[in-house]
Amino acid sequence: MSEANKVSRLGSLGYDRFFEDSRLNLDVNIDQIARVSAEHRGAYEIINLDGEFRATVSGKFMLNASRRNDYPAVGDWVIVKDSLEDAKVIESILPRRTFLRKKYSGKDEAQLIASNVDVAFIVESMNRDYNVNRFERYIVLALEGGVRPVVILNKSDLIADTELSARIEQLRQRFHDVDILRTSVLTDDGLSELSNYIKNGSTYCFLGSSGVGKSSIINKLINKDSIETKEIGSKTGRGRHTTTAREMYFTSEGGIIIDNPGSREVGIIDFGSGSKELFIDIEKLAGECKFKDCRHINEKGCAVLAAIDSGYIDASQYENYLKLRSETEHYEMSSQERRQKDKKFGKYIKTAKVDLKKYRSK
Ligand SMILES: Nc1nc2c(ncn2[C@@H]2O[C@H](COP(=O)(O)OP(=O)(O)OP(=O)(O)O)[C@@H](O)[C@H]2O)c(=O)[nH]1
Ligand SMILES: [Mg+2]
Ligand SMILES: [Zn+2]
Repeated sequence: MSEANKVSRLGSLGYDRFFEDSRLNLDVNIDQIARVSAEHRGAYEIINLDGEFRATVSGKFMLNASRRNDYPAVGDWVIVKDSLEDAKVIESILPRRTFLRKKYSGKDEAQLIASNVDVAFIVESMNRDYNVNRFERYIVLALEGGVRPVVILNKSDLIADTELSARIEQLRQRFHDVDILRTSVLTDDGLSELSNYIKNGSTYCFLGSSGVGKSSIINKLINKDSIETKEIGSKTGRGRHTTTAREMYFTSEGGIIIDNPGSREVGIIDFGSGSKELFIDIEKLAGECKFKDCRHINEKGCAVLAAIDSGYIDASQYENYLKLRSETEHYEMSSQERRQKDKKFGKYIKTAKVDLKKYRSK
C-alpha cells in the first residue's frame, strides 16, 4: 500500500491533515502512527491499519513526562515502535487538536478525559434531579478544549412529554447555540436524530454522571450489546460504576465513539476564551461597564449588574458565571498562594452572592 493510501485509510480512525502535518514535520514513518483506543491504568490499547495492540510508554517517555497531562489519553495519535509480537511502545504523542479536560480542587493535576474529539455528547437522565448548572459546566469543559457540545436528555420514557418539552425549552433559552436532543433506549425516541450526528471519521465522546445511560446509547449506535450496562438500583448499590475504562467503539457509519465512566462530579473546569461563547450576553455587556477592569460584582456603572436588574440576564446564569470564574482563578494560583487564600475563597463566592442580593434589593 502506498503512503498516500495509508494516510487516507487512517482517516477512518480519525486521522486528518492536522496530524499528518505533524507527522511530516517530525519525519516519522506512517507505519509508526497509531491511535490510543483504550486506557487501563497506565496500560494502553492502540489501533492502526494492522489492528489492535497493547502498548506501554517508553522509559524515555516517562522521563520526559512531568505531568499527568503529558501521558497518552484515549483519542491521542501516538508514535510507536514494535516491542513484542502483539505489543508496542509509545514514544511520543502528536499535538492534540482538541481535548476534554477536568481538574479537581485540592489537586494540581488536570485529568485528560479524551483527546481529538469533535463532539461531546453531554448526557443527563430525565428520572433524576435535574441541574442546569451541571450542564453549563460540561458545556464549558467542552468549549474550552475546542469540542462542540451537544446535550442529550436520555430516558425520555420516564418523564411526561410536557415536562420534557419545558426542560428542553429552558435549556434552549440558556444555551443559545447548543443542540439539545431527547432520547430513550427503551422506546428508541430520538435515536435516529442522534445517529444523524455521527459522521464518518469523526470522534464523539460521551460525558455525564454514572447511570444516565451513556453505554446504553452507545450500544444502540453500534448496534451491539458489546458494552456492559447495569441498573444502579437498590440491589446493586448506588453509585457503582458500570463502565470502568475509557474505550473506543466504531459505528457502522464510520463514527468513532469514546465511552467514559461516569463521574460523580464534573470537577473544576477551565474558564477562558472558550467559555466566552457560552456567556456571550455577559461578555458583550462587559464592554459597556464603566470600568475596564470591572469584575461585575458590586462596581459602579456595571452594565452586567444593570442587565440582571432589568431581567435581561438570568440571575442564576450570572451566579454560575461568577462561580466558574472564581474557581478557575483559584485553581490557577500557585499552590502557595492557594494555601493562603483557601480560607478566603469560600467567603469570596458567598460575598459575591450577598453583594448581588444587596444590589438587586436597591
Ligand atoms: N428507562 C430507561 N432506562 C435506561 C435508558 N437508558 C439507559 N437506561 C438504563 O439505565 C441504566 C444505566 O445505564 P448505563 O448505560 O449503564 O449508564 P452509564 O451512563 O453508561 O453508567 P456508567 O458506565 O456507570 O457511567 C441501565 O439499567 C439502563 O438499562 C432509557 O432511555 N430509559
Ligand atoms: Mg457506562
Ligand atoms: Zn461590570
